[in-house]
Amino acid sequence: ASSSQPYRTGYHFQPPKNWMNDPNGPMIYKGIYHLFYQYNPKGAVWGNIVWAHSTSTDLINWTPHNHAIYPSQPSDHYGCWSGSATMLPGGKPVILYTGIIDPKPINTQVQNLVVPKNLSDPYLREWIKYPNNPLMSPTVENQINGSSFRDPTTAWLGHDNIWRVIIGSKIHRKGLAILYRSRDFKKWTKAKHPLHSAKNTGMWECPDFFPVSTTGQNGIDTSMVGPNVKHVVKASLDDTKHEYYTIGTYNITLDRYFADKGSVESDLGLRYDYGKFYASKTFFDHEKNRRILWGWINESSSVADDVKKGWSGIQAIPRKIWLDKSGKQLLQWPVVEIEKLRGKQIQLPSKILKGGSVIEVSGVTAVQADIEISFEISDFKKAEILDPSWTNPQLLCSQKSASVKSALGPFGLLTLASKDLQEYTAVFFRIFKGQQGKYVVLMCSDQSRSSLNDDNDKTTYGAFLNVNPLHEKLSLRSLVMESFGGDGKACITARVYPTLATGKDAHLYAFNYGTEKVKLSSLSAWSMKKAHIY
Ligand code: DQQ
Repeated sequence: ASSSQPYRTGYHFQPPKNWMNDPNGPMIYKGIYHLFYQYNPKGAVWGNIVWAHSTSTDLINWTPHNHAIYPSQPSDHYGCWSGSATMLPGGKPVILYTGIIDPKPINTQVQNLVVPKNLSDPYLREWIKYPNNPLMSPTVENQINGSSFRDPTTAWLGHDNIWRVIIGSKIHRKGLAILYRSRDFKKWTKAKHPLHSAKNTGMWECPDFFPVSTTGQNGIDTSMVGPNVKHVVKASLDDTKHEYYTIGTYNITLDRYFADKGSVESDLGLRYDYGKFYASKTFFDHEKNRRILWGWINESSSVADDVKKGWSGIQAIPRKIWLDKSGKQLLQWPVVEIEKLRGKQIQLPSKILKGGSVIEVSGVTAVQADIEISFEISDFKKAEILDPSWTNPQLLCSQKSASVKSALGPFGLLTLASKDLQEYTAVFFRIFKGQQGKYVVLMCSDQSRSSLNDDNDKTTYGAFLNVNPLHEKLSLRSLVMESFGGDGKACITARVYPTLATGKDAHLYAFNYGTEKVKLSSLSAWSMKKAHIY
């Protein structure tokens, strides 16, 4: 981060300038990772959308290419919106994306196909539009609402040799994943039933549907079904700009997905990330047998500030994603390649943090660090009782911000902190006594004191962490602004814009503001090198 551009990050994917939103069509082809993304070539606000394109051998360092998909047909004249890549048999990639065919009054949406011009080019630099686009259109007969019909997923192949794909939509307030089928990837027919839907969720943007293994961390191909496989449906809800997922069963006879009991899309549903993370998409990395999640982190700054700085939006560090042993939630972890950027390491020996203590972690570049910390609690007697009405973790974190003392917590990290703590972002835990002798762990990312500039959105985020502190350490990994609690059980991403805590003036602290002691069992922090992004 240079002094004139203190808010550009060192290793997140971002173009040199202008607006970026959704990650599109991620894939690996001939050993090269591809990332396309929604991009405005003309400015730092959303508009004029094309698919920009970069490639990488390690998901960290990137080479830009010419725009891959841009308006050039009646079927995408007013914009090339989000979509996904699919590998056809023989490893041939194709892309389905949404085209805008008229801007007014409703941005009418259709689905289009592009194929690589030259399959021997591992960079897939040129794409050819199928001349008979669009392949799927809203009509009176199919009752699809043309302003709510977008973001095709990666397609999957059934045992009947028929391809399936879902498109995000809604009917009134019901969000849905419309299902289409095709034998040749060109002629698509809408199925009678959506793959999945949920009442009162509004428009489903950027849906995702993929299998996860019940037997380990390895990812599996998107078309995989079978005994050791569960399925995931994710939707990005346009109303709240939050994503929710469920884990469930894909019934291949009915061609419908059924969410397991207890996992519902709602305010209290499961999220990949309880902070800023949207329009995400996974792909199967067949070379490393993992499923990787990409997500867009939108800015918390004002539009005026984005225009002034000349850019908006970053991509989160790609994450490996897999099913937790419990089968009840997904786990995520930054791809291992990010560790190549780890430079100088600092370690603190295990020590007791008495109530009210703050210790500086010096010797690392606090603006650009990777930190792993863990805590142990031995005495739970004084834990605050969890009121049964405290069901919303985000609300609880904003009511009990980093400055509010409990017995057990808040304890955690103060990142991007100014020397005098006028500015800081606090990522921390708080432990409550719940029902039946169980303890409840709350994880918070408190941005309320992150900047003296009040033009920024400083919403505090929170999540309940499914860890039993009686038997397990409480771990936290921070990639400064992306926080992973409980080894990836809850993730919270934020964007902050300190005015004092920038560059060398940013500090990092471990703290315990609770009244009771906690043990800091380990802390490692690394200064992070810059990635080559363009
Ligand atoms: N962004 C795209 C749409 C998608 C939305 C347009 C989600 O295709 O629904 O830039 O952020």
